Amino acid sequence: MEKTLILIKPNAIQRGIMGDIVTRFERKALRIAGMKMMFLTDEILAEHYAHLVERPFYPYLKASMQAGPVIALCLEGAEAVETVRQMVGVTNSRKALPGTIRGDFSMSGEQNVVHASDSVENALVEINRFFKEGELFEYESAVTRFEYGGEETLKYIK
Ligand code: IDP
Ligand code: MG
Repeated sequence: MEKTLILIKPNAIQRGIMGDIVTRFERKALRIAGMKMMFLTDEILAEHYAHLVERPFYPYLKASMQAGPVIALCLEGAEAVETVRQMVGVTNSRKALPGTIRGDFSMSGEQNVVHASDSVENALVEINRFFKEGELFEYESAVTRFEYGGEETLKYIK
């Protein structure tokens, strides 16, 4: 099944809302394939935000991402990348729609609570960046048949 990478940013951990964020993904019936807490090094951050390192705000972004540990989550589901991006909302939390994670939990464009992969291609790269072999788990779910219809099961799961 399709996988995507989420980072729960240090600001969310400091604010005590990581549980609320994980709960949203659980309630959506996305499966947690991997979950770990880690500090981001200069190297991993420069790689992860390679498209932004030359931008004037990068030093602020870097400091905010290294202000504490992050939680890396690998989520799995049918069309998980697009679905999770919609759940997260647009980059600037003030513009993110109510009901999205950023729209409900943040007022900031920078301290916007979570990262989510923006394409299937990038998700694969990002999952490999944050998870080593043996840190992702396949396990039987007792409720998959209540989460997806028959056609969807054939298309996305089997
Ligand atoms: P995304 O997180 O919605 O995919 P990106 O453009 O990939 O947005 O930017 C990565 C992160 O960099 C954002 O989540 C945000 O924390 C920060 N960021 C992006 N644009 C700005 C900006 O204009 N000012 C300050 N921080 C920014
Ligand atoms: Mg991005």
